[in-house]
Amino acid sequence: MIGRSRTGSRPRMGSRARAALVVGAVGLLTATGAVVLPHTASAATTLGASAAERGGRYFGTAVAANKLNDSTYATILNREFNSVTPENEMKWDATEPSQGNFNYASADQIVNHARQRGMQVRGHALAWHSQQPGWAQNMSGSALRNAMLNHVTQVATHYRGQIHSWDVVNEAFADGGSGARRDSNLQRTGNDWIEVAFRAARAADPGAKLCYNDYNTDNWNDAKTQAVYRMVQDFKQRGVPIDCVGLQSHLNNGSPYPSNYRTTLSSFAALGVDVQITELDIEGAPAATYRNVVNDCLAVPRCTGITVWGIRDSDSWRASQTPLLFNNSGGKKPAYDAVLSALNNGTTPPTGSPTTTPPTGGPTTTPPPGGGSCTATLRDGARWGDRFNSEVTVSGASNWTVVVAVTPPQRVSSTWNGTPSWDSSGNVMTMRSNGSGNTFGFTTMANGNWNRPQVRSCTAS
Ligand code: 9MR
Repeated sequence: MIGRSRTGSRPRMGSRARAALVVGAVGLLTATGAVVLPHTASAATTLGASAAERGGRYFGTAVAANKLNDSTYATILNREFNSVTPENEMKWDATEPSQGNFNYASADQIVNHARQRGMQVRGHALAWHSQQPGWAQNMSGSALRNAMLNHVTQVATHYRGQIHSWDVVNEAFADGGSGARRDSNLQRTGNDWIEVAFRAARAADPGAKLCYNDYNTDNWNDAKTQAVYRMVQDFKQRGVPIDCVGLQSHLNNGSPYPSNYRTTLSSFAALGVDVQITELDIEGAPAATYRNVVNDCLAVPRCTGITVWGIRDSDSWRASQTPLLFNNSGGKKPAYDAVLSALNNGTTPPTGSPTTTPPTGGPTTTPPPGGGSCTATLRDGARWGDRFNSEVTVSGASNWTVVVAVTPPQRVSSTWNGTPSWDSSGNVMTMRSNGSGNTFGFTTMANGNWNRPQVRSCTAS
């Protein structure tokens, strides 16, 4: 039967769906038929892997460059998260300490660490009233406007192609009931400073999603939330390039989780932007509140990812509030278990319902012999309008190297439970075990091509 997929755009495959490719073991090399493996739902064991299975979402953390050589920190980072946000290293004072002199050393360290491991990077933040270098703090008028625009252009150009989402403008609205813009030297250059920053960022890195990011925008009834909403609505109506809204969601007893949080997420999403929870921490880390936040995000298809603002409580800017998912020793707190199980129990996909149609193309190539004796089995995961997941399970080795190829213009956008590297074409991924078990996964952006990725070899080491 040829039908239409639920997204209505592609013909549907028939009953030979769900073929899986088994390669690598010497005894299987001559096999010509596909081995059929149904997609069995096994609960993911890390935050990033589980989020990826919920519609290619990410689960990220703020990262400090000077902690990357703390082994407890790096172990948790590499195991659990598939997105990072430099906590301070991309801010204006860090990247342009004197006018026109750019220093990317610390930010590059984080970006390289992340990209070598298949993690996405959120850029934070291009234009902000705070953490400006001294020379900018003392500027005003058109000189400041031009300096800000040059900064946006230079930094976004330096990272062009490497940033999933940029916080282009951060915290531009006032707290309280006014609904007004925050007074700042940038605001005093003219009310259009935000939109010109977005246009400059788009020109510099057309591939990055461009976000407006703020705090105290969680409660739908707050004047600040409404003011940001009206700005985004206005930008969409006038064609100002904005793709996402970041809700920082620093929740504490003075600014608690609001029962209408889901309404806030879905209302922004209805404007035609993605919503990202960008700096989540919750005073005392109550498991129930973390669970609510995750469930609210999963319920909104355009809520595409969650970032917590640090790994261990001791890494938090509010350490005394113990607001994070890991304790000072790196142990998982009850909030961690609540987040992971909420992610694993979630069902709602992002934009475009997932279809049951697997990528097209069966196991047509005979793989070259691998160097050792292991078997890599590729299973189709969920599929959405623009991307699909695959999971590869290795048997016969605990230290392994699996080579997987995607078909251009496909691109692997995120991975979990392995350490990836790519050849110069970007199409061939070598995945090495990283202690996270024997199943790794990845999300492929289809870019119009729905061929199943091919496992080329499995090598035990
Ligand atoms: O966590 C950051 C902390 O290390 C810095 O000292 C501080 C300086 O402003 O910024 C913190 O991060 C902030 C983020 O950049 C924007 N939203 C609020 C965050 C917490 O203050």
